[in-house]
Amino acid sequence: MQARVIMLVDLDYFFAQCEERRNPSLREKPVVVCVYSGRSEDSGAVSTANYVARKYGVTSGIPIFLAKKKLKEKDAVFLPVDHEFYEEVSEKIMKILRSHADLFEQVGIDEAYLDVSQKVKGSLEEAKELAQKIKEEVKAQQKLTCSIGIGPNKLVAKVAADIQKPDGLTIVKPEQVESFLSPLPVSRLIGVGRKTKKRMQTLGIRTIGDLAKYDVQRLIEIFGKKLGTYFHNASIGEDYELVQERGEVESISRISTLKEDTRDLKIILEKTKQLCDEVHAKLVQRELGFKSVGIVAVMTDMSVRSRSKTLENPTNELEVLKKIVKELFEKFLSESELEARRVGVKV
Ligand code: TTP
Ligand code: MG
Repeated sequence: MQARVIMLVDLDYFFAQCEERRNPSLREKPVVVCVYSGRSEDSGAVSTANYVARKYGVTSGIPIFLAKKKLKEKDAVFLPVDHEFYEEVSEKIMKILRSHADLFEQVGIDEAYLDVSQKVKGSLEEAKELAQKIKEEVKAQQKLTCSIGIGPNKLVAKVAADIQKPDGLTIVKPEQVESFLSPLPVSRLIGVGRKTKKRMQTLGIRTIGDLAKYDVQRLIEIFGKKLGTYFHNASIGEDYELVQERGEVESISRISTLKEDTRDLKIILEKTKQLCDEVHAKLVQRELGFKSVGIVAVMTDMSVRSRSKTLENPTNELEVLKKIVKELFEKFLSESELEARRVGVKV
């Protein structure tokens, strides 16, 4: 069987780059795109920042006031998120990307997997040329840069795309997979967040190579069958997930800032009841049902937490929505010590 050739295309500092495109005079300055909570002038978190701002330590998720502190007297520009505009740009770019793929899968507003195995007849040389062509086309038509990773599967392509940014192109041949992955920190793998990284550190696992050497049975004992197996396979760059078009699944969500930070279930549920009503009204208006319910909470430290539950069968009942939201928050609050600042509901 011929090896697959998979690309992951990730747009560089996407929201901030869109802002630069709209106003080129921003290019040399630190640009910070913010989600303002509306509670006080500078409350909220950084959505993303351009690379000029990143040099000063401004990254996604940090509080706006902290970003302002880091960029004091640096002639920085702070802008509110303009989702509609970014969606519009994203849609046009995804169209370009799709036109170059045998199989296409968008995974976020600024990211997509392309299976190009047939297109390039399995040749990495041709894949490289195709990637350069895609970059040029995106640049010429939409004035944006992106970073591309190429590998024998989605996992390797994703890690490769993160290696060189912005405007990067990284190719990993099948025979290079292990040596490519092995020196990288485990946090480069999807699914290894802060907590898992710490847990792995206590086991003496820091790099993906450490993880590859670790006994898979032990990993399963520690992380459970599913995750343990995944971590092991990921560490050796094994991944058979197909690039597949996402169905017509979409989400409707509402989020809102609480009057004060709290972990009082009653106060939170009062707020989420309104949000459930709004989400439900939207569902009714569009004659849709839901199959999965999620909650999200932005905590006092600005970290974003989410929980979700999938139903056996789709429904459109408001009471079901409220009941699940209540359950999810009950469980969530029992697991976290922080206070919530913003809460949201999603179906
Ligand atoms: P990313 O691709 O993770 O980040 P990026 O495109 O800004 O930067 P990079 O050059 O490293 O790819 O996310 C895409 C967009 O999603 C980003 O532009 C803004 C938004 N986003 C948030 O709003 N909050 C977040 O915490 C992150 C990570 C992204
Ligand atoms: Mg990006």
